[in-house]
Amino acid sequence: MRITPNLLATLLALAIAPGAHAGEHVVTQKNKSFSVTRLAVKTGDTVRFTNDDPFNHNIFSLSEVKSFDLGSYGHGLSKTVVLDKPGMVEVECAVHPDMKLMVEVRK
Ligand SMILES: [Cu+2]
Repeated sequence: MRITPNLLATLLALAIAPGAHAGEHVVTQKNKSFSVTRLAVKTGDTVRFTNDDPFNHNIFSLSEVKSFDLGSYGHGLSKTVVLDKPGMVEVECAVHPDMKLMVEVRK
């Protein structure tokens, strides 16, 4: 493989990237649904789940990539999850079975 300036720039960007820009993504719960149904994040990013409904939600995932259970919490409160491995994470609500969110955790 020839090392072109473009390739070099790409390799440098990849080398610097991990952890350098861990971001936070806010997903609100309102009217028994997530504010987005699909979300793409980078490995190491945080998703903050904010409850904007006047009743409780219980956000969880049984996905292999990231399984978690944020427990039941009410209006105005939020909890966070760090997505530390790449892959697909299906997020659901234990109180409202119709609530679904697919998070793609990119490398
Ligand atoms: Cu819910």
